[in-house]
Formats: sequence, structure tokens, C-alpha cells
Amino acid sequence: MAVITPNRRVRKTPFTPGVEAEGVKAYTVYNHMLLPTVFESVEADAAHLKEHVQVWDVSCERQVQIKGPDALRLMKMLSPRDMDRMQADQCYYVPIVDHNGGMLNDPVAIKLADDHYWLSVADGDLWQFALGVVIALGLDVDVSEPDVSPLAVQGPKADALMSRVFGDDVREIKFFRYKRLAFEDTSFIIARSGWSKQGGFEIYVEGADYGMPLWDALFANGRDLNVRAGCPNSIERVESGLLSFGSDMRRENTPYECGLARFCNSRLDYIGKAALADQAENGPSRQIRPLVIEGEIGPCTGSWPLLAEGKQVGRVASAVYSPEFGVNVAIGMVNRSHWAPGTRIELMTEHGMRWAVVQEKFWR
Ligand code: THG
Repeated sequence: MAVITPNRRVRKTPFTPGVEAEGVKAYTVYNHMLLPTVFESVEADAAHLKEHVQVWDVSCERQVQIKGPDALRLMKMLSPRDMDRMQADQCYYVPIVDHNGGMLNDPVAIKLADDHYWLSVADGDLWQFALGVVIALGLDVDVSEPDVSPLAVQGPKADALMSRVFGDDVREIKFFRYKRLAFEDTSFIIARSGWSKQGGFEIYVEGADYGMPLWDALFANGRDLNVRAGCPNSIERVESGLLSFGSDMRRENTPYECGLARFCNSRLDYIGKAALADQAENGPSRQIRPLVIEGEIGPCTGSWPLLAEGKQVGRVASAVYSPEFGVNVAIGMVNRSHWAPGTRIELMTEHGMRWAVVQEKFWR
């Protein structure tokens, strides 16, 4: 493929000079922003992530800021998840749905204060939906996209590296909680979160000025920890069952189909609640399942139909060879009739027909 030209719509990030210097090999575009996808190779990047520590430019996880007297009211309209007990140092994974219960996004919500939230969004212009609700209901709340760029530090040595830069306080941060910690003459929100299951943190860098100083500090302090630039890794995240909005699920899917029922516990009349009542009671008729695909597979760049006797019974939108587990791991959306573990289903790829076998659980 040819290269991507950055411009005002395909934005660079505060860390782009560092990413380039570390030898990024490929980008995708996510929220109108560059997102690295490969440094050495997807396989080598995955192996390194599982053993050492990586610094990821995930600036494209843009923040939708919700601020003002009606902030909580808006959050309760947008969120299938109960917001009442959320603390002002907490992050919540929150599916956001339309009036039909269709997934619009799956952000991480961060509570900064009773009247101030960020939604750290997956690929999609969620701010426009939030603003529409604000206008329609006449709420007293400001919706904006502040210039906040998350930098993830992921891997088993993340605590060691982060404590050298931010002090031992980082070790006390619990999963999906955050602390505001000093760096030079500023401070950052630092949460224990990130799109891998190797452990680690996300640093929410406000503005562009401290981007490269922070990047350089992490690399300078991490040499003996074998720190490297990395990025969300397609092998590790499929093994871990972390869903990608726009690929594994989109607007035609409900949170119940996505296996996100545990994040739909609000008793309030949020947008989509009525449409989801039947699935809340009886469960969905199709659902996300881990699959193993037999034989060789090429890259999955679209959606592969799952077929039984010529009829479609699901699809696969993420599939990749896992060197650690020695099989092709995949994430599918599978009809109830075929979702039992052990079920073998035909899979139509552009590289030929393959067998896919439904698994009991993801690999970690
Ligand atoms: N971090 C931040 N913003 C993000 C992502 C992130 N925005 C885009 C995208 N990732 C949103 N999607 C997800 C999907 C999964 C998780 C987080 C964001 C996740 N899930 C855990 C799990 O499923 O095990 C934990 C969920 C929980 O228990 O609350 O971490 O990664 N800032």
C-alpha cells in the first residue's frame, strides 16, 4: 500500500516525532488521527509486550468532555451502566447505544468531578451524538473534544518503569482507578488501564507541550527494562478477547450480543433501555465467541461469513495466528444455533474455505 499523508484531518499526535524515531512501520487512522499498528512485526511486538514494557501512542483515544451542572444527567442518559456509585477517581468501561439499543461506541468514562467527565472514545464521532442529546433536551452542559492525548505504558514491567518517572504512588493505583501525579512543572491523570491484558497504565497528556518530554523520560528510564515503542497489538488483543468497535461490533449489535451485559445495570430510562429490555430478560440471539480457525489464514481485513449448509450463521471480523497458542485465534459473532463450544462451522475467507471451531473462552 502507498503511504498515508497526514494533514489537518488526518492528525499527527504530540508523540509522532518519537514514534517515527522508534521506527514505526505502519499506521492506521482512528478518530481522524494516526495510530501506529506495527513496529518490528506484529508477532515480535506481541512477544515483547508479554515480557517487557512498551510505550504506546494512543492519542487517537480522543476525549469527549462533558462539563457543567447537567453533566451527570447527560451521562445517565448516555450510559447503560449505573453511574450513581462512580467515584471521582474512577474509570468505567461503558457501552453507548442508540434508541434501538445499537452500539455507537464503547468508551472508557473517566470521572474528574461531579460535574466533569471524559469519555475516552473508540473510533467514531461520539461527541456529535452527545451534543445532539444536549441540544434536544436543553441541558446545561458543555460538550467538547479537548486536546488530551493518552499515552499507554503496557507490559509486565510497567509498574517498574512508571514508578521511576512518577514515584512509588503509581504502584498504589488500582485497576480502572486513577491518580493525578506530578511530572516536571505539570501533572497528569494516570489510570491503571489499557487495551492489553499485560497490565499497565494510561497517562492522559493535556496539550502537546509535554508530549515529547514525557516520551523521552519513559525511554531514558527504561533502557535496562528493555522499553520499546509499541501499539495495540492485534495478536495479544484477540487472545485477550478485547473487542474493537467498528470491527467486532458496530451499530447493528447490542451490548448483550457483545457480551457486555455486566455493563448494562442502570435502572434509569437511558437512551435504548426499552429496546434492550427483551435481550436483558431473554438474552441475545447471537453473541461474541472466541473461535479457532484451522489451516493457514491470510490477513482478515474485512468480515468473513460463517456458514452452515449454505446459510449464514455468523461472521468473523478479527483473526490472526497466535505464536503463543499455536493456533489461529479469532473473534466472531455467532448465532445461538451454532454458539455452543466445540461447534465446527464453515468460514468463507477470501483465501478459501476454512473450518472454525467455537471455543469455551478467550485465551486470557
Ligand atoms: N483506553 C482508553 N480509551 C479507549 C480504549 C482504552 N478508547 C477506545 C477503546 N480502548 C475502547 N474500548 C475498550 C475495550 C475494552 C477495554 C477498554 C476499552 C477494557 N476492558 C477490560 C476487559 O474487558 O477485561 C476491563 C473492563 C472492566 O472490567 O471495566 O479494558 O483501552 N483510555
